[in-house]
Amino acid sequence: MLVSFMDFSVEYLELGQLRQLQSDRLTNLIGYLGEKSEFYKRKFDELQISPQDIRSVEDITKLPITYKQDLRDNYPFGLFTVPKNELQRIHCSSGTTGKPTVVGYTKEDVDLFSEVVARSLNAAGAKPGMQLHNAYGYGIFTGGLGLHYGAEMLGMSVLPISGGMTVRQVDLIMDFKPEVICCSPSYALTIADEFANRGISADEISLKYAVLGSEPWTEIIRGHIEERLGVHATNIYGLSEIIGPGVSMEDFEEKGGSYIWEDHFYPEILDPITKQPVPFGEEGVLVITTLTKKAMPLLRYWTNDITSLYYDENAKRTMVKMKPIVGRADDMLIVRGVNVYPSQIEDAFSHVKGVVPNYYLTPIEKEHMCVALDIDIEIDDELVKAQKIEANTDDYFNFVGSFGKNIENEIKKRVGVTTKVKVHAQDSLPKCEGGKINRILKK
Ligand code: DLL
Repeated sequence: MLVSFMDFSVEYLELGQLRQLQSDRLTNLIGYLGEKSEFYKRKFDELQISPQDIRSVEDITKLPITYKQDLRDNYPFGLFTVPKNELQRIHCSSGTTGKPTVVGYTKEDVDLFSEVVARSLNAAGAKPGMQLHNAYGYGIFTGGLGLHYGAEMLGMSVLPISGGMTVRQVDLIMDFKPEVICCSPSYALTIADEFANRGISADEISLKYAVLGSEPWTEIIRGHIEERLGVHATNIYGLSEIIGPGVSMEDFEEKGGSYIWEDHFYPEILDPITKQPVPFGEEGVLVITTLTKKAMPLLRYWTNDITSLYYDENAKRTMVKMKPIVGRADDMLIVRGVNVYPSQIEDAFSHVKGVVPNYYLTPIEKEHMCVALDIDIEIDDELVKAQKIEANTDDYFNFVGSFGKNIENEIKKRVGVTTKVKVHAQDSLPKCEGGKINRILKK
């Protein structure tokens, strides 16, 4: 049997030692930025901070918050703390409008990136000698290359297939028999659909572990993927500004929340309005300080992602966990004054049997105010067949009509907003073709 040469002991560090390590790294970082970063030197001057003010992670709230706008204002390389000839790689965020945000990596940064991804794959159940079917996009997006290098560091072999061309993905999974797949959760569903269309059942598929992230997803999606692909599906989180995938990761035997690799990424949860820390365990915006990066370290980076931190008493490791991301602060819809994230709607679907979680939300506006949501969603074919009713007959329309009403009631009860649900046959709405899916449509 192949044995990993990687040392994962830091994941089990006693809490006092972990805090000491973080504090040492933070104080080093402040010295480094004070010397190398024009941007942070200016910020420290404005706030009249000197390196002596930061003695431990307890002092972190004295430091400035960094926003995406700061990266945009300093486009492309203004936040880099090494000259261009010391870079090994450049990535960008996947934003589709405006200038991308640019991230540079030294060789040490690429090694760090690979290390946290290798840790994440290990937590997901992957082992040296296993094969990874890497269906994350390769390119300036951090998903493809990030998972690739991490898997190689762990001692896996990688098929760098990238996203898209689902028919070929399924052919190669059947022929090469990988144990591990990674892609966005919505793309994993598309791949599962292709298997189902070919009549291939979960026990005929070699995959055992699916490492899924880059977009919010909930338990209903996990359930579908695990059942249909026959895998343990776990959540990998990250963002290019911080490093890419591998900021936090679920353990395949624990699930429910993800360890933050906090020896490298120090997390805080701040109130979205006051920008002050919320009490431990409460929801707010995740803010991260990169403790060890060289080419573009960031202090208190405002991720805009909403979550909360917790310690799980059954956890194997000592590091703090985060709950699944509820959504980006930007994706919050306000429906007649009620704040709603798409993930809350998705959660409500899990209470109606027969929902296929391929759905789209369209906000309905009146006088510039969102008053309701139109929801397009699919119904499981098996459920329709079990009714022994013909498609497009009155009985069929009555059945899907009451199915839609059930969903509307469930959402009203659980989320408190009014929706109009339109039910579609399975496989009839557009699917994820690879990459991230946008579930909110504009009228
Ligand atoms: O999406 C990095 C990544 C690649 C993560 C592959 C996981 C797997 P960006 O393109 O910069 O980087 O987008 C980062 O995506 O701020 C979140 O809003 C969202 N996001 C990423 N992972 C998750 C997740 C990559 N597991 C932005 N759950 C982040 C929810 C996620 N949202």
